[in-house]
Amino acid sequence: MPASANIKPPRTYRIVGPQRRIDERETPHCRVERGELGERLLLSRKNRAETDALRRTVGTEGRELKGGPCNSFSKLMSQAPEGGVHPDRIPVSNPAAMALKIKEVARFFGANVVGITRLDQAYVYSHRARGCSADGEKPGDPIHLPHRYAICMGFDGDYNRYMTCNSHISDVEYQMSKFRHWAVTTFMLAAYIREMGYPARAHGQGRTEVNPIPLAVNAGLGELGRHGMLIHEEYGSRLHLAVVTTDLPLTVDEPVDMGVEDVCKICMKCAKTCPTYSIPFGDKVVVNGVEKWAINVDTCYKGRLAARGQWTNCLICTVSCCYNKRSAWWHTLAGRLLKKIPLPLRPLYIRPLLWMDDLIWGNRPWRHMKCLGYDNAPVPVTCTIPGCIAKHKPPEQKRLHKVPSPKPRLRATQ
Ligand code: B12
Ligand code: SF4
Ligand code: SF4
Repeated sequence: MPASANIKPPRTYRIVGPQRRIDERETPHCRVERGELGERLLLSRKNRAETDALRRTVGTEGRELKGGPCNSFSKLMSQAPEGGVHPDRIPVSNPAAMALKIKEVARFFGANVVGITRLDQAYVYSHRARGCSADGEKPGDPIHLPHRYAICMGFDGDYNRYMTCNSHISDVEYQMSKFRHWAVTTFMLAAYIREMGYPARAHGQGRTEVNPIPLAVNAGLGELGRHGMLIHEEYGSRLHLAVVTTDLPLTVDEPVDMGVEDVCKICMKCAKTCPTYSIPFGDKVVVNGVEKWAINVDTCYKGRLAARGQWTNCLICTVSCCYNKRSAWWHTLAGRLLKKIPLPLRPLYIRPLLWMDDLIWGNRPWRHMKCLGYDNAPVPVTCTIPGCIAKHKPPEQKRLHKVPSPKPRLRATQ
């Protein structure tokens, strides 16, 4: 019986067929590194932060660092060997109390939000793409992760800096929001559990054996949005996710309904603002046995070719989403009320809220900022394609995509 059979079915996805475990080598970064999405994307991934020392320091795996891979925190974390398990196991008579304690400790170590679910093997990669050589792991090794529980954690990024996207400011904020808490917290939480005498593994930067989004949805951290990411009630999708898997006895959380299903059906703001048309306006599709909204990964990735050294991570769908705004009482209240409204009445409540979101934050939230020596003021885009006469605009000045009108009905033939 799959682990997910015991939990309340979430609304933003449905299991409709068998799920195959994904080989990490099939995932997009590995495909790009093998050149499967083209030579230009391969080169841009290799040299993405070449000209900027700060960007190189906060967000690369060492390849571009002229001072060597030891200047990359990310590289060092991914190669840190896993610690041993304390031989004397502390007895756990009350898994509910232990779950509360683990959540408190995770927050103390730096997590903004924490939830626990059973580790569904469907979301454990089948083979690894990289590996920690100190632990004897090699690319291509099968992954065996028999742990019973997944402790899922979210770490927020600063909305104001995200709003400068796409820029060096949003890039460094995106990378640092990961390291500021994520690397330290997952490492320390796993170490703490091992010191209590139970096996535990940290899945974070450069070294993960699980897909964090479905686990976090099942752990009740939020729901899956149209843009393909987990949306949390307070932080939206400006949350980085990390997981610690373990056998420490814990009680699990249930998936939540915070109305994302109802909001995403009407809103479509991410689909309208996505510069590469990668987010669907249409219905959910079935991918690997799961009915869900799915983005076009290849076009989203190739959008990075438009960066021309000015940024490396696109965050437009993240900042556009109405759930992602700065924490404020009216935002919290609107979200809480939505959960209380019966399903058929929700659209009546959602439409005016979306109208207000557009009015206050704009159709495509963007902010000019000077920070850390960067200035994200729009610059004229210079195209390097010989003979191109198109008028290129920075993404923040581009017009929104229109919601496609439904297909015209065929007239009945007599
Ligand atoms: C490769 C990768 C990318 C690629 C491809 C994205 C993709 N959709 O696969 C590119 C470069 C395009 C990308 C872009 C971004 N990414 Co990215 N990315 C990853 C990475 C490392 C692997 C994803 C993967 O394995 N994809 C292959 C298959 C599994 O993809 P898929 O079938 O389309 O399924 C996707 C979802 O439907 C969901 N999913 C898969 N199976 C199931 C099953 C169920 C039941 C459910 C509910 C969901 C679900 O997970 C997949 C990832 O989105 C993950 C971290 C990780 N280990 O998972 C981060 C991750 C998904 N990215 C993240 C972020 C923030 C971004 C960006 C905003 C910024 C950026 N890095 O440029 C954009 C947003 C694009 C978008 N709208 O999704 C976060 C999302 C956090 C969140 N709140 O959900 C993650 C989880 C990193 C992290 N640890 O926090 N990313
Ligand atoms: S990250 Fe950018 S290109 Fe990718 S889906 Fe989001 S808005 Fe579109
Ligand atoms: S922008 Fe709107 S449609 Fe897109 S994920 Fe957020 S709520 Fe859903």
